[in-house]
Amino acid sequence: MSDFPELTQAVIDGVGKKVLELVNAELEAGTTPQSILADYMIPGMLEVGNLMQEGEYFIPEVLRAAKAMKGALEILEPLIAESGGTDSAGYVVIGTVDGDIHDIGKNLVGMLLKGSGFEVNDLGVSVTTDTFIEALRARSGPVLLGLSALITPTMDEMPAVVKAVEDAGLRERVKIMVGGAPIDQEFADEIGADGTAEDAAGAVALAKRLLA
Ligand code: B12
Repeated sequence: MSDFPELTQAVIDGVGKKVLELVNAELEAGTTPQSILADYMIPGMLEVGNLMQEGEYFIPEVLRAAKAMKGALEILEPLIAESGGTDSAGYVVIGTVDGDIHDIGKNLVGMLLKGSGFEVNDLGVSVTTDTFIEALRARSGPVLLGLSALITPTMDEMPAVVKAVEDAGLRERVKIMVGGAPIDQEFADEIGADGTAEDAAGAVALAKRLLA
């Protein structure tokens, strides 16, 4: 018997149809989309990571779990965005850095930012430095740039983006937050970013602080 709740286990097993059914059942029972994510679905992905590390899961199993997670996010995203209100809390450009295709965590951060009233321009995955700079130039006034990286080699892209923002003369109006599993405060300080957060809720709190 698994110790995980049914929904968490369904994410771990990558059974998309069951994940959708259980998410809908939780919504009908009155569970908030935020709680469905934080209490059931993210712990499932974290366990998938553990199983990958232990050599029990390989890419196909991880992809199945990621797909199941994404299917449910499509239902939850509009519900979370609805709670955002109409006044913009600020403008955020977000993306996963060049060479890195992980996007579940980045999508969650974007989703909760939208749900907190931020206008979010999500550039997707494996975003080149030039594309980040183009998006920042396209918007005047204060902008928050969110960079995500999940694998150690692509962490090195982050200082390159920070430098490019400086070289483009944008640093004064662009605050930069960095995140992803391998990122910590020490790394953020070292590369001259304005901050980091361990999860999506922390990212929202940081975004509010940086754009205050
Ligand atoms: C799912 C997954 C995949 C999926 C990705 C699907 C997708 N669409 O994202 C697939 C199968 C494609 C994949 C591929 C690979 N993966 Co992978 N993957 C994972 C796994 C299991 C889970 C990641 C995840 O979704 N976590 C759940 C989310 C919710 O958490 P999160 O991403 O950390 O995000 C949270 C925070 O970090 C933070 N955050 C995230 N971004 C940001 C941004 C900002 C601005 C802020 C403030 C906060 C923030 O908030 C988020 C929400 O709470 C991790 C294991 C792990 N423990 O991380 C490995 C892992 C990241 N992968 C790994 C590897 C090695 C790979 C591959 C290189 C494997 C290969 N041999 O091909 C490729 C990479 C290809 C590439 N070029 O990018 C390693 C990385 C090791 C390392 N340190 O370099 C890990 C750690 C697994 C392991 N233990 O070995 N992977």
